[in-house]
Amino acid sequence: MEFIEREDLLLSKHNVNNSKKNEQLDESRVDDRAKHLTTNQGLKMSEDEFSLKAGERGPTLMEDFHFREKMTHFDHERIPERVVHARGFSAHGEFELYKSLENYTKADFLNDTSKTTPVFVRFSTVAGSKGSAETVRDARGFATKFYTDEGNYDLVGNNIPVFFIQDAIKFPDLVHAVKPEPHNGMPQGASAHDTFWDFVANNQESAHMVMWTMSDRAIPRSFRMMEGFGVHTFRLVNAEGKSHFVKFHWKPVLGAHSLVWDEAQKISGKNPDFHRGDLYNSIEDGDFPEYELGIQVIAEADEDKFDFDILDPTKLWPEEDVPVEIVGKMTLNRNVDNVFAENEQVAFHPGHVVPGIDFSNDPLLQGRLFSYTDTQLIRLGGPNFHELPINKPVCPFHNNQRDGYGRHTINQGQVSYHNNSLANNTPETASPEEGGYEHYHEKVEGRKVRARSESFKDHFSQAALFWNSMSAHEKDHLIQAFSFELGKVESESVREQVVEMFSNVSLELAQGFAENIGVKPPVSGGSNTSKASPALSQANTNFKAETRQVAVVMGEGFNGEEVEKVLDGLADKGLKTSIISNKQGVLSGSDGVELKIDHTFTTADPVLFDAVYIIGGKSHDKAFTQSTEYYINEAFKHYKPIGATHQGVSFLEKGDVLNHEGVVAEDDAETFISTFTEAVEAHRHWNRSLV
Ligand code: HDE
Repeated sequence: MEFIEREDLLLSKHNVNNSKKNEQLDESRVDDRAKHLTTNQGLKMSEDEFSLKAGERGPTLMEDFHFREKMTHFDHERIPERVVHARGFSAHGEFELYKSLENYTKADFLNDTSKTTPVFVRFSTVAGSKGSAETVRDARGFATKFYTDEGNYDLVGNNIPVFFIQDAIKFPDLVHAVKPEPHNGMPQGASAHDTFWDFVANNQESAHMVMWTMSDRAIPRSFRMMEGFGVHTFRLVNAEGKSHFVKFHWKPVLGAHSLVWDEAQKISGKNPDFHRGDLYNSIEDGDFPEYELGIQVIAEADEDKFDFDILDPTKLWPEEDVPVEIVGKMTLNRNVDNVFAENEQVAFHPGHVVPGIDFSNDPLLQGRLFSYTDTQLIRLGGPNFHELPINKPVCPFHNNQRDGYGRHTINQGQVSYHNNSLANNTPETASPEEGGYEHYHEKVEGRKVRARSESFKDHFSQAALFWNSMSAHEKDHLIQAFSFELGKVESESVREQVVEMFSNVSLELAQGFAENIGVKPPVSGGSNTSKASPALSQANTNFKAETRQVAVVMGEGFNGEEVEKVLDGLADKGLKTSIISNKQGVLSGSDGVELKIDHTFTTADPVLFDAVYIIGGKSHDKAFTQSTEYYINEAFKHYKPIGATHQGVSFLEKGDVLNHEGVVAEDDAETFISTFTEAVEAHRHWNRSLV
């Protein structure tokens, strides 16, 4: 049999990742194309369509080893999904260090600026199942595995810098409350239901995080446009053994941007894979997502100098008080080859550290240090998950751990214990000078108690700080989000408790949503802090037009050369245009120019784009006109930039959207390109009046 070589079907378009980890993974990658089909024992099979039967119409025979192997494997294909963060997507990348952090830490990958460290990042929602929609209101996981020469370091963070609870022992309660209610299995991937809000009202330490999850941060535009936070206070320890407290940040180069709630809900139906598609396609197109690593550092001596406890995971360190120092950059430059092998089997753990990185006594972090290995044991089926290609360190590993399900390593020799004389007491431990991990010698003293520290008891000041820091439209979105979520809560008592609780954060906020949910607005309350942290508002983030998706709505007989010029100009500015029309195929312009249609009105939707550009055409039927008007109205409602040239302008005149912020109607190509690009760069035009 002759196989045809299909060079054009290369598995990964972009293999720009030449890291050590990539080379290691190459050993496990298998290309099945143009090969004979075999059993798992390597036996070539001559038939794969019909089971072995006693006669053409007779029963299947037990002897059919091929059928049994194929079916058994299929029957065992599924593993338990993650109990939280089940829905996620990943990419490979590389981390480069801008400057040595040797003053703070001896971690080699944070010292040597000549080194590039391979990374693997998994983004996720938290509450939804593995097949749930991606644009739900939720925190997002942002977990990074650094494959360093000293072992794997996992920074297992979220896109929100604080958490709902202060002590790990409450995590099962929190998760039970937010997951679908047990008696009816509803709702999927949503916090808008009674048990979640009952938990909030009765565990008021959640106030600050709830402010974040009700804010625009919980409906990100893209994984590429989210900040990441290590959340907990960690320690950096230098070669002299000196320790500093640290918080880790990822700052997206494209800035932190969000969807609007109506749009997010519609995307859940139109494209439940919206975020993974965006990440995957960007990498395939060579638009590699970039995030800068930032650190906030507090000297040990300054631990008590703040009006919050730095061990409390419901508190952030305002950037204006403790500046974020940018120290490096991560670039995601290769898609996964196989979602199960990489995205599903990757096992993160906040306890995967390297010398120079250590823990604080944050009681949430301390509990996480137990949970992550435990969960992998059930999820990945045994203790050898570190041998799976995606989890394997790029440096050698040796110890006396042996056996267990699915063991790959063939450990040679007689000895598997320590101490020994038969192998010269090897593998031997390494001194700190030789790179051996040594826990920070923190002095600890105390009585055994089950208690919350007094210093953890202020639940509202930073929730108020967050509210005070929001711009007008962000405050409005928060009020709308509370109104939506609590509007779905059936228990009147829970709704009342929540209004009462958030009246401690801001009277303006609580009054803003109380009536919408049928609760008497509070008349007194509020926080006495007027402090704000401008860094918390997404109004102060980076703004870029590059990689923004533009729906170009056009029909037959468009203004040929003019249109081509504009589309080329927008592409030069880094915008991604897709031509939308009423049917697939090619559109012909007035002067012989032909353009390929990318999507139809049936297969695409304005909610899937950042901006809309209306070109129109020579003549339009009713269906075209209606669809174009729908694109304009939806984009307008979601504060998106809208552009029009030539025949397209009449649509804007009809829809009364001209003369609004972010609406660009302009026939001159050069002027249109620059004005429209500016409008796209602004992300959304929040001051546009919708009435
Ligand atoms: Fe997690 N978390 N978590 N978490 N978490 C898991 O581990 C847990 C917390 C985070 O893409 C689980 O492998 C406890 C904070 C991410 O594979 C589990 C507590 C933060 C991911 C677990 C927390 C996170 C997880 C489920 C409270 C932000 C996805 C599957 C003490 C700093 C990682 C798994 C991935 C996953 C436990 C709280 C981030 C059960 C007990 C705070 C990004 O081990």
